[in-house]
Amino acid sequence: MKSLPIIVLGGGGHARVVIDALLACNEQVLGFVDADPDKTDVEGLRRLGQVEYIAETYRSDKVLLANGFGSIGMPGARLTYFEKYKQWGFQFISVIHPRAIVSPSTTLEEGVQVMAGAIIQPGVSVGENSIINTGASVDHDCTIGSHVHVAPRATLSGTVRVGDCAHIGTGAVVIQGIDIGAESMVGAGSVVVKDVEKGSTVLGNPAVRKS
Ligand code: JB3
Repeated sequence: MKSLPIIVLGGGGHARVVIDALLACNEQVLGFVDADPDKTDVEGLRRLGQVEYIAETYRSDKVLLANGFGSIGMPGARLTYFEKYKQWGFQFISVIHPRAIVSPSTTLEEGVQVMAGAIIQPGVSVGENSIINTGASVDHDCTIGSHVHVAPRATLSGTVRVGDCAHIGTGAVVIQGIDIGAESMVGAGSVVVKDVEKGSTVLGNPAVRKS
């Protein structure tokens, strides 16, 4: 069954990747909303107005939303508008690029985004509004919280747990069974061999706490 038409929140880099994946899935995308009026065309789609335009114009049962706000660190606008639009009764579509590999025994909550080339193995769960970005690898039985960003080419080995709003930087590697605390940040290219405390930043190989 074809889904409802979709509106994308944001018109920046992440929105372009989300739109590209939606179009690859043959979804109908009406346009995007963004604060910047100079952004008139993104991947061939037009800017409809400010973010609030959707709630002012559409009934919540007539469109679906896709979150095109990205995050590098705490999710900011990505989290704010996800929660706001959920309160207003709107639903977020999950975006799975057709060239991602997602095991059928994976559980994906509302609005999860799995980008091109990403691999998710059996027994994984991913919380709402999280991004498994381009070419990232999430191995068996990992538990990923909500509003997490697993950045491009990051690798989570089996049974890793990632708390809400954490950021796993580009190309980072996390060995088996590690706990990554909520709201923490793993620097790009780091190799994580021990648990990461809530709210901390770790960096390097082996990754050590920086703040
Ligand atoms: O690392 C990768 C592969 N992607 C990154 C992604 C996950 O996060 C990407 O490189 C960026 O670092 C980031 O993508 P994002 O969020 O698309 O960033 P940027 O390209 O800077 O675009 C942000 C857009 O959001 C801009 O068009 C802003 O005008 C808009 N914006 C930001 N805050 C906002 C707000 N628009 C509204 N309406 N309200 C806001 O609060």
